Amino acid sequence: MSRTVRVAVAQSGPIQKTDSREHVVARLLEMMKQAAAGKCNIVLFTELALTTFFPRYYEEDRGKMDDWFESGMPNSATRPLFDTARELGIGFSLVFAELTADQHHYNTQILVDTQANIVGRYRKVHLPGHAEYEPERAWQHLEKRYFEPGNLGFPVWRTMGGVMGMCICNDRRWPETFRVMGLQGVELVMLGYNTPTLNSMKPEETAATRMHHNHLCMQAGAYQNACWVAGCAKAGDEDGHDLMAGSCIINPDGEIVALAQSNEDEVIVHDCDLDECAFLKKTTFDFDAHRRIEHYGLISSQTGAVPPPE
Ligand code: CDV
Repeated sequence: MSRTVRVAVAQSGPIQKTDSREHVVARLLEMMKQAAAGKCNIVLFTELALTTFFPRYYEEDRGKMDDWFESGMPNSATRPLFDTARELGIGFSLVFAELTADQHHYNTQILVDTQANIVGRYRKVHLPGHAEYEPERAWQHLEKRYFEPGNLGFPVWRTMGGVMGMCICNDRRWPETFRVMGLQGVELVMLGYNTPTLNSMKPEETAATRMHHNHLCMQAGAYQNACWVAGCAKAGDEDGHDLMAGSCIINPDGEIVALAQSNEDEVIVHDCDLDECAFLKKTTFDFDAHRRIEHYGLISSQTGAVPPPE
């Protein structure tokens, strides 16, 4: 039986502060329909796919930011995504700001199967940025103010004929993210990102270097764990802040096999044969044969780097 999953990555163009959820969902629905028309099995949406990247805005009273969060999923604005997915028989993955019933705030991703059941939930572990206003920055990145670190680890799910994993934006820069999923046999990692084109703390860093970092970490994650990686950007100018594009699909050899060409809403597609993961999983990256965990203790016992004394 073929284990090919036709994956659509639905890059979002910019979402403005005043855009309603309904307006944004209509854009996502267009891309979902395009993916389904192309016989895709699953469509991946980006990080904070329903709103602008609101952590760039400082608000003294955190409670006032709750309007950016979803307290139920599906809710009235997002139900059309679930209804249409069920009608079209396509799965999807969506990232949104989650406010739980017990008042916790997470940057959350869900995996929805082809019958529109939520089969997986992940909450962003590596929150970049800062919690307080920092005047020296050209713009703010307040994820640490508005979100708590995810409390679910890096689970994987067996669905759509394979082993699926998720992570969100900054998570892709950490090899631990991919390795923990790799250790559970992951075959396709889906992630969304909202990444500024330039660095607010390093203006001389070029957009090209930052795009290189974007692809480098996803390509390394794919190769070192012998899995497919799909990365979905929110791109373009949001309220004067430019976000990088570069959405892509990467094979288990770490090669980019599909790449978005625009800074707008754009769907890219690739047939991801999950059996292509097997060769590297059984040879170079046969973890059972080659890993030496007796030397890896520092990874989970120490957070920061401790160089030897001078
Ligand atoms: N949304 C993000 O997590 N963005 C970070 C930026 C701030 C560096 C990223 O890693 O792309």
